[in-house]
Amino acid sequence: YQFNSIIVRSPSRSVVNGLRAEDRGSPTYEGVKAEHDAYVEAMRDAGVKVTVLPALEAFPDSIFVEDPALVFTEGAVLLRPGAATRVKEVEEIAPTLRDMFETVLDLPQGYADGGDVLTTRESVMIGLSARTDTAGAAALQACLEKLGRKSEVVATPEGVLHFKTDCSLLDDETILSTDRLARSGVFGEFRQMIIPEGEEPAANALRVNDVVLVGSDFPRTIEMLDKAGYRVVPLKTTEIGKIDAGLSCMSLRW
Ligand code: CIR
Repeated sequence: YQFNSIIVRSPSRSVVNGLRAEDRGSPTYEGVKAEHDAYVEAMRDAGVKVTVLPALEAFPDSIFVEDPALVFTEGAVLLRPGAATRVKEVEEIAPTLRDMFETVLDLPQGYADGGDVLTTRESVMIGLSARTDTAGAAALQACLEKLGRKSEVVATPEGVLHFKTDCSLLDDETILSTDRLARSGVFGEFRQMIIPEGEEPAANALRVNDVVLVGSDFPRTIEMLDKAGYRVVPLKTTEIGKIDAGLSCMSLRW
């Protein structure tokens, strides 16, 4: 969770057509733009250098740069997104990653979304989901091995978009998780902080250096983290939440 740099992509006007599992109304472009701007500012305040890529009208979900690639200080992996409309986002982000990283690996087969990948100090957890299949997860494990990273393949609860929709890393020993994911036992020895019932989308929080970015619509989660001594920065995620996104989705971090 210590990062020097991130990549983000400005939202396109087409973001109003972003994918969603269930229609709770479309986000507005202006609303998403405002949430994105505040996110970028919070990242700069947290001490990271931000590279902002231009909006891509042809790809409504391309603001969610976390999904088509994976980055580490050791190198990057170009993934194969599991949603048909998102596959070509990889070609769009590839040149930037090739410029910035000496080692850029390609996922050779299967499907894997970055939203299914939780990087901890000891290991990289890859959640199987509707977007990440066993072939993609196995291929990703081979790429991670080349980068010197240990990994493990785990399950994502039924009906949850991505593994990280339901969890985030708070520090080297602690995971913030929904109850449904924690109950599956995937987090073994980690200290686990459980999201208060009814605030499940708050699980996609993001620890960046000294602060934890948390959706401002989730006061009980904010209070819990605050009491536990974390420096919480609440950020509005109401609009991106309508297209199943949270705070990790909008950046690649290393
Ligand atoms: C999608 O369904 O792909 C987007 N509407 C949301 C992606 C969220 N990304 C993430 O959790 N990493």
